[in-house]
Amino acid sequence: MGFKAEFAAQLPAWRDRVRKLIEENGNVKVDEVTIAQVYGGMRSVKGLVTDISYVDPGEGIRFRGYTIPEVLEKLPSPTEDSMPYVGGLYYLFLLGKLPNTEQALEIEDEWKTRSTIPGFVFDVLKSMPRDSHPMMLFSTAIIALQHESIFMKRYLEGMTRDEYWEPMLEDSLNLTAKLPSVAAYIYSLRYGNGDFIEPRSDLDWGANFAFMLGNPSAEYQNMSRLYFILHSDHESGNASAHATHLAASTLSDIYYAFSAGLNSLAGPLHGLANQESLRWLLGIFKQFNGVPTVEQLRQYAWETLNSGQVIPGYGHAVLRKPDPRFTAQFNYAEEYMPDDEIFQIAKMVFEEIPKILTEQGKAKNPSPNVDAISGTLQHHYGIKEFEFYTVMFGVGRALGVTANAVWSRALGQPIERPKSLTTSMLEEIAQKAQVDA
Ligand code: CMX
Repeated sequence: MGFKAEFAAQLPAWRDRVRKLIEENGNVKVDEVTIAQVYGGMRSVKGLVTDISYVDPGEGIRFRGYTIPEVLEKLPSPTEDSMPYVGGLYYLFLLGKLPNTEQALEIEDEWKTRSTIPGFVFDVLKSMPRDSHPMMLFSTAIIALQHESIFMKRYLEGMTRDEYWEPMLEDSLNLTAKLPSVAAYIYSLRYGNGDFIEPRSDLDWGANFAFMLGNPSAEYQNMSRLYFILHSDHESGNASAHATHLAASTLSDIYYAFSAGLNSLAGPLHGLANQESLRWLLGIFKQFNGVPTVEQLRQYAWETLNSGQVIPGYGHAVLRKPDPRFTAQFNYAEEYMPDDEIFQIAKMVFEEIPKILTEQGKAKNPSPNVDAISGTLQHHYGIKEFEFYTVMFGVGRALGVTANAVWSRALGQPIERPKSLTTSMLEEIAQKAQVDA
């Protein structure tokens, strides 16, 4: 059975499970919300559901129940010692079970047949100012692709709610298939000669990105697969996933929804932290003309903090330990690029920054997140234009948010509409709580 038929076969049982849970236990309380949370970005409020991944504060992300090391070991790979096919991860996200090689390649083949980019997308990108930020170009390209939405077409023709998931899956496959080419074209337009390098039919999705970016080495192909897998999903409450979900909850199609997610990824407290992190590391390298002493690094970090800035790549809203996505990239760097000077600084930063942030006493988690080292790896492989890094994060993030969007639509998740209050109302609630206490 192909993956689409298998997805369809899973639906009746899932729909029944969710319907029963709501019907029989709809009034059971999941959480309570404090005034600090209402004013504090809804931090930790449990109000979303996804079965695709879960972030445990101490352990980090699990994709469909598998830790990062397990995913890297268990998903099928092109060769025994290479990083897995990204198509296998998408299969795992969609179907909740590990694929064999044939099943991973089924997704890779789907992507190959859908990867052609319509000419008008190139035209739109070419018409933008040459110094546009790559994330703006990326989001613009995705919005332009909305012209191709099958969901919107089918919706306007008329379809039943039970059918929604199918064009949503079609759109998601079409969109994800095109992303490596779209991103590589933006790189060429922004930093190269503006030529489009066609993807190669003998390369997988991750490897093709490396090829189109101009570094076809097996090592960079391998690293690209790792990069996209690590950035793919981080449950539903992070800003890019939530923005995608919120936009999609209005039944807008995946192009509108993913563009919303990208616009949120582009902020320095979220995905843009990867460009900021490398910028910060390069600043250290430049100031000290190479790898600094520990004392110099500490002084540089305190200057950053005392000037009111954050240390990019450190801290997290949910995690309370080093991010396993950081650890996977750190281990990769130890193996493949131990002598890289920027990696040596990143390593020193990893040893010192948690101590400094703890001394400062503000950050709830002084440990590194995914963005603390991802740019260091890209820089090593010649991708030195750090404004491009968040585009790569976005290519990876598409895998998680589109799989989630297909499932949300399949399970009929409704339009999102939390309730807001005024400050006076919160003050009244606070007063009443004091009187009652
Ligand atoms: N450097 C300096 N101060 C930091 C800090 C850091 N890396 N991380 C947190 N803090 C500060 C916060 O700014 C906040 O200060 P104020 O009380 O003055 O506002 C205080 O510590 C408490 O923050 P927190 O509860 O620990 O963290 P939040 O949940 O509010 O925010 C995050 C989480 C990621 C935005 C924050 O840690 C941060 O700004 N980190 C640096 C940017 C970064 O790496 N972002 C990428 C995160 C991963 C991703 O989404 O890609």
